[in-house]
Amino acid sequence: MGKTIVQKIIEGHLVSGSYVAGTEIGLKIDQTLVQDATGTLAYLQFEAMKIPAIKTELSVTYLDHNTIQIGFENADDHRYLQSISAKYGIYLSRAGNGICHQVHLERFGKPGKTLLGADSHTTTCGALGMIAIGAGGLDIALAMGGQPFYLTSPKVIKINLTGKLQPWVTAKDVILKVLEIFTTKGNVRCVFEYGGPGILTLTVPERATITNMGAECGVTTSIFPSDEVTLQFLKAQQRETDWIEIKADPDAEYDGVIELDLSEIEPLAAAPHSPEKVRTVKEIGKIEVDQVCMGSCTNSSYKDLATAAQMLKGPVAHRGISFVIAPGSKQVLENLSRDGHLSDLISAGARIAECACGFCIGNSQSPSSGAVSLRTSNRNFFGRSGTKEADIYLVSPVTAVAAVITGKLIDPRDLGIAFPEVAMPEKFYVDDRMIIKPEDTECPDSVEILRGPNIGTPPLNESFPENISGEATIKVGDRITTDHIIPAGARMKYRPNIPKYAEFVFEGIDNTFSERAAEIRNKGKHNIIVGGISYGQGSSREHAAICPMYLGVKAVIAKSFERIHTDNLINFGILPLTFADEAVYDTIEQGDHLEIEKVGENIEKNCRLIVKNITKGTKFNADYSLTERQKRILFAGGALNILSE
Ligand code: MIC
Ligand code: SF4
Repeated sequence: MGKTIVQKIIEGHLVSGSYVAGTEIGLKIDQTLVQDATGTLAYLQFEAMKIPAIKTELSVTYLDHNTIQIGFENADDHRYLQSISAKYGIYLSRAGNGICHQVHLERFGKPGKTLLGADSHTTTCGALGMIAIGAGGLDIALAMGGQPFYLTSPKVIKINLTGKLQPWVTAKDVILKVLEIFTTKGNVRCVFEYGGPGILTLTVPERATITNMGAECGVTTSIFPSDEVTLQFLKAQQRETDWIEIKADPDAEYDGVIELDLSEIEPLAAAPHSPEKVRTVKEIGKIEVDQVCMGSCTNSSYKDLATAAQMLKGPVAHRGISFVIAPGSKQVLENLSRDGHLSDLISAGARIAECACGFCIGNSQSPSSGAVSLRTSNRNFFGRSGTKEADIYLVSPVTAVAAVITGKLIDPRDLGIAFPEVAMPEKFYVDDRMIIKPEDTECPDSVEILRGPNIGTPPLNESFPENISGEATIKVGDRITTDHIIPAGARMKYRPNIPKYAEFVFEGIDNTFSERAAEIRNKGKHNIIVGGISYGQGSSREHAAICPMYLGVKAVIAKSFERIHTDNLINFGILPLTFADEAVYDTIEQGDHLEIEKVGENIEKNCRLIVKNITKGTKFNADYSLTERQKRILFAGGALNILSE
């Protein structure tokens, strides 16, 4: 039987187990990346491992999320990350050089390799034919120390692309269509593998828009073959020597196949407040728009912004619109500038923000109260923009520009102008001087690691209690994202200071949670979170586990969980449990006293756990899925406890 691309790369990197869907395997990791919001904690944990040098082929630190620098905290983090990178032989992409996923795609990603990144959109590099997975910072630290990354062998779903996109329909509409089909839940432990004749019509940055937002479906990753299109992109990046061909065998077998005719896709938008609320732009209707933000790791490539510039030759942004552009990288910005596109954007009134995450993570450009904001980014979770009362729609760059011109959400085909075909440059202007390479540091051993007052040692947990006895401290609904659990935006500067950051757990849902949980913990009792479907959607931030851990949370009982968050919970000694009967969810109330006895003993014997609801005088069954390795981590109170032994 022939092999899928996923199978080929995974089998070439297997350290333990064998590739049988549903079983745990250990993968050798070739490359890692962290960014400045996840990197500090990841590297503090790496330091705790006391390993003299990194063991990966390449590790990169990106300064891209926390570039607002109000207060000393972000700048201190940058200094810490720069010094520790120099000491351990890690590349450092300086602030201003761009968003991690865009820069990694341009300068470092390699077909056939594995990449593990402390950011959920690490999947972007799947566009180059590599297995690129997002994970919590601790897993990245372990991979840097040469340990395998453990995951459940994924099922592979083939998305067979045929036809060609119509003018005004873009890669963003393709991934929105995929989201409409698969939604944001129920795709855990799957990989999307793209194939079919339609892929040849998509450039690597277009493929990257698609692999980027696969993260919103909750898949482990998404991947395209490495073919002549990939070679062309790597040539344009002056690194064709990194190319190898990787294709699925013609008789490869998939766990599922869906057909998608590119020529039938229409301009789409994800309506508030979830990337899965996909409708055609026409269906939503011509609503008034207040803000348009172009950029993020999803749609900030040269072609996206050069196309926008072509459309904006002449018009100025509608007076009702605040129009912001954050180019994905310095390379994008510099090429736009050299080709004259930047001046067209400036003439049109674009507010050029720095090459960073910026508006996407809500640390700038929060819309006005009640505003409609169109964004080319990947997440429109409630409150993420920094304005709870705003409605965020996710759209393609050309739909975004149509609103810049008209002041309304309109199907760009209704603009009545010719579609500006922008060709990809045969060669990008490339200048890597904003990347500090390991060889730029003369004597790594003598580099002093520089810390600041906000950078604390990550707290250790107690070992897992034999009996859990405490409160359902909070009951939340379906699709709770890590943005709900621990907000980013203006709060992100507390990332390396867990006691401080923990004050904001569930801030957007119930700002009394943190205080109440700390009180329960201080009485020697435990906190339990009760959740609905798809708990822990979104980011890879392990703070959504370590901060609850710090507050004494011992278990989350939910209808279902997302992958990265489940791993993070276990890594920090919190037990993820699912209801054996989902209807029980309705019987639990916030504040109910819950008890689970003999947790360790029952888990060792792989027996179901019985949860007693003392307040209601009822009992129910709870399930878990833990490998022997995960049980060891959980019983120790988390992986950090094991590492620090
Ligand atoms: C995000 O888009 O939510 C982030 C900010 O990039 C996160 C990482 C983080 O929380 O630092 C992600 O996607 O993993
Ligand atoms: Fe940055 Fe937004 Fe991409 Fe996250 S999704 S890496 S915040 S641009």
